[in-house]
Amino acid sequence: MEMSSSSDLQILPPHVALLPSSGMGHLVPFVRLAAALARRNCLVTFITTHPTVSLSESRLVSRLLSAFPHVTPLEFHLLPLDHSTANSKDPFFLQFEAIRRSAHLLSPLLSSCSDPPLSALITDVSLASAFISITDELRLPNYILFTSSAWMLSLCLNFPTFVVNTSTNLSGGSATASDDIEIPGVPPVPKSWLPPLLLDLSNLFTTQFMANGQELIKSNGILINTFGNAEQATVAALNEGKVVNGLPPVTKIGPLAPCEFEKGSSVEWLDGQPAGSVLYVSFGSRTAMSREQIRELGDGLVRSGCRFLWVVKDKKVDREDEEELGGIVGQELMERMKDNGLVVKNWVDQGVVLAHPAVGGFLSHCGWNSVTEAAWNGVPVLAWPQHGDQSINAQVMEKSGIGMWVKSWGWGRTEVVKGEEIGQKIGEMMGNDRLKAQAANIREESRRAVEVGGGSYKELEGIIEKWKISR
Ligand code: UPG
Repeated sequence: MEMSSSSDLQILPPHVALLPSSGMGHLVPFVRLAAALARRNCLVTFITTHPTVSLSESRLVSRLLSAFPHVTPLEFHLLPLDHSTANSKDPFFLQFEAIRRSAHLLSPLLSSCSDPPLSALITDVSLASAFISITDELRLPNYILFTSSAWMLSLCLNFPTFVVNTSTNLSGGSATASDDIEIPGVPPVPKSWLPPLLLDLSNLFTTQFMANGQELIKSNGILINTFGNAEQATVAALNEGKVVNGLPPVTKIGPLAPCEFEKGSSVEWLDGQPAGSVLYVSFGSRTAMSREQIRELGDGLVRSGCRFLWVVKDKKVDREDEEELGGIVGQELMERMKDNGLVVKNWVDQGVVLAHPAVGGFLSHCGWNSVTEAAWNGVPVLAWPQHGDQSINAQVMEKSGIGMWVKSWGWGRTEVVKGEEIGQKIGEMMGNDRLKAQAANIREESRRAVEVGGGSYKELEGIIEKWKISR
C-alpha cells in the first residue's frame, strides 16, 4: 500500500456547523458569524430548527441562505414540547427547551455531514449543556457562541457555585451580606442587576442557565461578540483562569458586523431630518412594555422636544402583535406626537436606522446586539433595561463611554416611570457632546477590530486555522 508523505497532504478549508437557538437576539449573531466564516472560505452548515417562534427568524434565515447559496441548510425538526413539564410561559425559553430535548435527534444529522467531515459545531450558549455530550460522542469539537457581554459570561460561569455556596433564598432576604453576587476576578454584580428570573431557582430559564454555566467549561472554546476596550479586562480575567479554573479559551470576535443581506427598506422619514437630530427608540425583538408605560414613554418623547423614531411592540411574539397603533398608544398621544416623531409598529431594519446620519441617539433596552450595533454605528445610548442580561449590559455600555444609564428607572416593571423624567433624560443624553465624541471613537475602534489585521479579525483567523482539515 502506498503511503502519502506529509508533503502530499492537502490543507482543506474547515467545515463548520452552526446551531442557533430561538429569538432574533440569538439568531442575529449566528447569521453574522455564518457570513464571516463563509467569506473566509469556510464551508458552513447552518442548522435550521423547525418550527421557529417568530416570523422575523424565518425571514432572516431565508435571507442568509439566499445571500450565501453555498451555505448549506440542515433541517432540524424538533420534538413537540410537553408544556405541562416546562415551567415557563415564555415562548422563546420553551423553544430553547424543545431544542435541548431534541438534542439526540441532531446526532445522526451531524454524522451525515461527511463531505468533508465537520471540523466543529458552534452552539448557542442557551443550548450548550444539552449538546456537549452529543458532540463528545461524535468526537466533534464543540464551540459556544456567547451572545451577551463578557461580564454576563462571568456570571453564567459562577452562578451555579454561588447558588450552592449561599444558603439564603435569593428571592427572599439578602443574598449575601453585601447584597452583591461576588465573582472571582471581575467586579461583583449587584443583586438588583441580576436577570430577575434568576431569583426563582425553579424557573425554566434558571435551570437552563445553571446547567449551561456548569458545562461551558467542557467546551473547546467560547466565542464572544464583544467590542472595544470595554470588556478587555473581563476577557483577560476569563482567559487567565481568574473567573473559573480550566475554562477553554474565550475568543473575542466582535463586534460582528451587520450584513448587507439583513437590510430591509430604509425609513424614508429619516431622510428629511437634520443630521444627528433623531432619537431612535426600540426595545428589541421580544420586549413589550405595559400600556401605561408605553403612554408615559410617548409623553416623555413629546416633552423632550427631540425628533424621534419609535418602534412600539405590544406583544412578545411578532405573529401575535395585531392591535392597531392608535389603540395601543391612544389617539390623543398619536396626535401630540405627529409633529416631531414617527411611530411605527412593524419591524424596522435597526442596522439601517442606526447607520442613518439623522440618528443621533438610541433609547435602548440594552439587548446585547443593540449595544454592539450602537457601538458599530457610534450612536450614543440612553439605557433602559427591561429584563434578562440587560442591566449587566447597560453597565458595560455605560463604562465603555458610549452612553448613560438612569439606574433609578429599574426594570420598568414595578413602578411606572413618568413622562416628565423620561423627557428630561432624553434631552440630557441628546445634548451631551462628550458622549457623541466617545461614541464616534468607539465606532472607529469597532471597525478597526474586525477589518483585515484587526484584533477580532485575527482571533477568528486563529480559530479557523485550528479547524483546517489535513487530508
Ligand atoms: N431588530 C431589528 N428591528 C426591530 C427590532 C430588533 O432589526 O424592529 C434587531 C436588532 O437590530 C438586533 C436584534 O433584532 O440585532 C435584537 O437583539 P437585541 O438587541 O440583543 O435584543 P433582544 O431581541 O431583546 O435579544 C435577546 C434578549 C437580550 C439579549 C440578546 C442576546 O432579550 O437581553 O442580550 O437576546 O442574547
